[in-house]
Amino acid sequence: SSSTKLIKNCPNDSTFDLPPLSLDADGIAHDFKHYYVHTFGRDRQCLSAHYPYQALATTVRDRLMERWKTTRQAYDESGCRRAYYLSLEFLMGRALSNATFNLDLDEAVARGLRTLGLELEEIASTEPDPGLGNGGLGRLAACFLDSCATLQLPVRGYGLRYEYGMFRQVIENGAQVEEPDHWLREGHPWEIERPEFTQRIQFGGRTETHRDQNGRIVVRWVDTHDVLAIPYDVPVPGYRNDTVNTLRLWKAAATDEFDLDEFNAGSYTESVAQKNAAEHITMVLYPNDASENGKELRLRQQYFLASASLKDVLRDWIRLHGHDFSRFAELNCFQLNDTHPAVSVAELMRQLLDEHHLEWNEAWDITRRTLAYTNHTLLPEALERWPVRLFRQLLPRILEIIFEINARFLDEVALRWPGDIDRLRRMSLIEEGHDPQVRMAYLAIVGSFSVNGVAALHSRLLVEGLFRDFYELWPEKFNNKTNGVTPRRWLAMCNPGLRDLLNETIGTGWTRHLEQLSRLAHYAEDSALRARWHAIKQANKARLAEQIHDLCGVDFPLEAMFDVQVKRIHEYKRQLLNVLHVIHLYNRIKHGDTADWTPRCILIGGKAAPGYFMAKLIIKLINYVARVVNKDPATSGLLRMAFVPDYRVSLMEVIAPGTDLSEQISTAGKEASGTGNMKFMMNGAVTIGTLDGANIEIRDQVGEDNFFLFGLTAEGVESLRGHYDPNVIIANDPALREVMNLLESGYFNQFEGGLFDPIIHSIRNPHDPWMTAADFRSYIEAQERAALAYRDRERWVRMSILNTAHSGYFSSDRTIADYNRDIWRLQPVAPRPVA
Ligand code: T68
Repeated sequence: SSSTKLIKNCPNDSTFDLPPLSLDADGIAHDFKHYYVHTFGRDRQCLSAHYPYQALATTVRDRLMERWKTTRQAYDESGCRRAYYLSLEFLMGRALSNATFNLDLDEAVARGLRTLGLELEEIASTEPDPGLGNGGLGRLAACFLDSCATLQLPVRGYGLRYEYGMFRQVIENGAQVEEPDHWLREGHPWEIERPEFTQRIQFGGRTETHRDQNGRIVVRWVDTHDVLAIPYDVPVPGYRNDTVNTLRLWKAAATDEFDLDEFNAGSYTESVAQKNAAEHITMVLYPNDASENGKELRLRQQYFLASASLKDVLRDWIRLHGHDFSRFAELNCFQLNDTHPAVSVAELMRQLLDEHHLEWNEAWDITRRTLAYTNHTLLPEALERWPVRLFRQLLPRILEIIFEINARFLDEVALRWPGDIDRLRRMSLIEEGHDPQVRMAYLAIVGSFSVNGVAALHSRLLVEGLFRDFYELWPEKFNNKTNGVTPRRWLAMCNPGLRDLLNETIGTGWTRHLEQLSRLAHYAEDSALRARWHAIKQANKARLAEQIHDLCGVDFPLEAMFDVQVKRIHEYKRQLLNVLHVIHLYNRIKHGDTADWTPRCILIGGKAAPGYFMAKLIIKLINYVARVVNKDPATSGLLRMAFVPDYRVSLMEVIAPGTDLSEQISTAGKEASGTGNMKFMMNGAVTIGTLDGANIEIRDQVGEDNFFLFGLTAEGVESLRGHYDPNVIIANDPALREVMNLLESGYFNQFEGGLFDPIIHSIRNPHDPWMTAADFRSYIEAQERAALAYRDRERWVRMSILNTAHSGYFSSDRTIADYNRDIWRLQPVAPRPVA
């Protein structure tokens, strides 16, 4: 072909080695002008902010491109072991400011642009947030990629290139309305299409069994409806180290073949129109963060990701090692981000058996030594199960393999526990019933060498509960990896005021070695430093208040405590408990009980899954309560409340630095880890929280004096079940009684009688799984302690400093070092420096 000819005629290896690009202001301004004028064809009359962004993004991308190539070369030449992070979600956030920051180009770019009359920050803020994730799980994947690149680990992300990301949330009359997020409309300058690595993915059809010449049984999956997977690569820059890793996102496309029967029958248009169906696979991100809804398209997405990514890695293996797979498991590791890509277990088996002709035992040995699984939830409604009939119709060959894995696995169980029929039924990969289901978490456990939870409590509850039987069988598989967040985006980039103060006070090493923040601890006693700390927090609050004014039309006075809860809306996260506290404060104001009052501004933000009725009703309640509170003259200077619409990564970059009090108030045992809690802590917010998820470790690090603890423990919650009586609790607690009175009298829904009845009933329901009433008293008492602490400025600032100082453990660099030590076992590989 012409492409091989081009390569053959290429004079020598260095033909395409270009001199390094300039990293100074002049060089950047020069390239910017070139792209702006010659590539995008604009001039000074151009009114759209889009083209300066495109020109700058392309200028910066060129600098990434150089390092991307040398990183790839370094990995290839070293023949190193590699890991792959498989995830249906990557919530990357804006790329431009991240690239300039990690390349250390902020100053040069800002100066270069200023010579042209442009401002870097203004241009950067026009970038749309790529929202290819729901929440914590997707954002964790993004933080992990950042840390892997910073630690120079050969890790590649594999995901889907959704045409539509997470919906945009608009609030109309207090209610959530979803709008489509067509984030690619104006193009995405950070991706490079790689059509040469396109893969063909099979769906449907049936299987055929043959014997080959050697008498071996060979299975063929035939009459399939194939879809093409086209990769788009996104660069992932490490922090100032010349490493640029890759996130590879697959887009679905139709094959060029027509359905011949239909075509010949004259149904040309119908036959072409069918092509459209293929592209639906990567059309939209499913916006459910904690419940599986069992839609066929979702299973198609999962298989599409698994199959394309595994084929991609196997293709590369064959390129470098030929068809000898004996060292495959030694040199490759796949981390499954929850069960969403768990079909990989059967798909890797299928490729090794059917496409590369390995024997079952050899293929199974490779599979089990190559896959590792991370669990992110204990909620039963979030555990994935797929109907066997759906598998049979969509992935018949995969179902056969799952059955075979299950049969062999149950033999192993029977050998270990002879006659324990109940155990076999409990542990089977297939849940029997009138509509049998494949249990994806069990498939992931059986096919992996490592299974981890995401915080100490979560990992313990997994082996004591959900995965207990499997823990008894394979205790060595189970481990904990407490989550973390990248200190680059979540401290150094988003909080420049604090970053400069930290650099000046403890040096600059903390951006790579966050544990160095502990050097800050003794400065908590330094009143001059405290004054500067406070001034920075106030400036960040001013920036946040301005946003809230623009987005919500509510004014937050800067002397008030900024009390924030931002995360997906879910009953277990208990935004409702937060609202009950606001109603309680409002009630106190109305009763004149305002002696020694701490002014407070409550901010809540987050999206509800479009089909989650209660979550949407809670958003309404927040907005209705906020409206009453904010317009009542009695609350002036004492209490404000706002719901910030369309909560997303770029908003958190403004919210975390401007927060005083971080609300982490889930029912104990329900929040696997939380990661927002860590971002707030790094930025000097103090937490009010339950003993849940990583809150426990946050409190251990910062000390009990610097954390406002309340509520039942996970064990307490479980032992209360069955004799929980919220109505008695309400009757015996005057404060809660009055809050319920206000709610039940329709005070917040004057013209919509009964609107909030489902919420009222859920609080009064003895079967309320979230036990909101049980923690109310303890919560408002913790809030009073927080209010009291905030009134003593010196005390509060000390607590704030200590929170930042003890947040080092929550760097995703530490988390990734742990994954690497225990699971991936990769050696860092440094590329040859570019300049
Ligand atoms: C979150 N899970 C956990 N799920 O809730 C949170 N789920 O405690 C933890 O900190 C975080 O994962 C990272 O470990 C999620 O965010 C989802 O978004 C999700 C998406 C699709 C289906 C199910």
